[in-house]
Amino acid sequence: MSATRAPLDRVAVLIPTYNERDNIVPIVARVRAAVPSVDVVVLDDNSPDGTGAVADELAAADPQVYVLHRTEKAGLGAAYLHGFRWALERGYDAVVEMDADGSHQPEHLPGLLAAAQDADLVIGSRWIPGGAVVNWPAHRKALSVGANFYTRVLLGMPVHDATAGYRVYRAATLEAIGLGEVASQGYCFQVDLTQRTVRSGLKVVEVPITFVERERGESKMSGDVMSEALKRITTWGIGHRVGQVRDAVRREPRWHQL
Ligand SMILES: Nc1nc2c(ncn2[C@@H]2O[C@H](COP(=O)(O)OP(=O)(O)OP(=O)(O)O)[C@@H](O)[C@H]2O)c(=O)[nH]1
Ligand SMILES: [Mg+2]
Repeated sequence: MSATRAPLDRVAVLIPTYNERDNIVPIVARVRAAVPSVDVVVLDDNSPDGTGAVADELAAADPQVYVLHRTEKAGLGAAYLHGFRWALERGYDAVVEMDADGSHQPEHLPGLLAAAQDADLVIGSRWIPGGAVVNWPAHRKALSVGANFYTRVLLGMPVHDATAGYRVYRAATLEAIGLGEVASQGYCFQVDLTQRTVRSGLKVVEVPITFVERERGESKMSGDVMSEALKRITTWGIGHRVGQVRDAVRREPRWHQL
């Protein structure tokens, strides 16, 4: 990709929701206030608590708010892939990934978008200097730090918060990284897309954020989400390391010629 990147005139902020009835109104209002030019797209998996209907009311009142109604809970990754396709078809220059529960503060958005002027992927990072987490119990912090350490060591990526979910992807990045092959559903969706971006030779920039634990509603984090992440990251890691060994062996004949 060229050093001079296209300006980000049209940005879609994608917010996946499953039972976020009490969070959706304030989060959309905060996004619209923080960066009035962006469009907001709620990706609702037919939430039983009626989040989709509340989002429809927001969309009816604001032409910059859209709602994609999906039929059933199919995981964060599937919802984002749907949102990416929707945004690419409509010619957006970039998409933002943001949780509905207030953990990803919309007030950081101007800084993340500014960084995207000179990056293909921007990650709002908790685990670089200046980054922080508010209200997390020790076990949750240990889980995130541990998952990121494991990912870094195994996949050999120069990224400190590969599991982070507050991101800006340029449209050109989404087009370059082979979204059609992505099978990850839960948390590891973020790691999957990070490694695809890094391996495509694209520029990833981390910007420190303060992540605030959700105050309202229930977490969808589950044992299944964690075991999917562990299994997939381990498989990718082994594949990556085997590939490195294979490359080294292939280079060997040349050493003999010296
Ligand atoms: N559309 C859709 N959204 C989902 C799904 N699972 C989670 N989400 C949303 O994805 C975002 C992140 O999920 P959270 O439950 O906050 O996960 P988490 O941040 O790991 O958990 P907490 O730390 O407890 O908040 C929220 O906006 C959820 O509503 C899903 O299957 N489909
Ligand atoms: Mg959350």
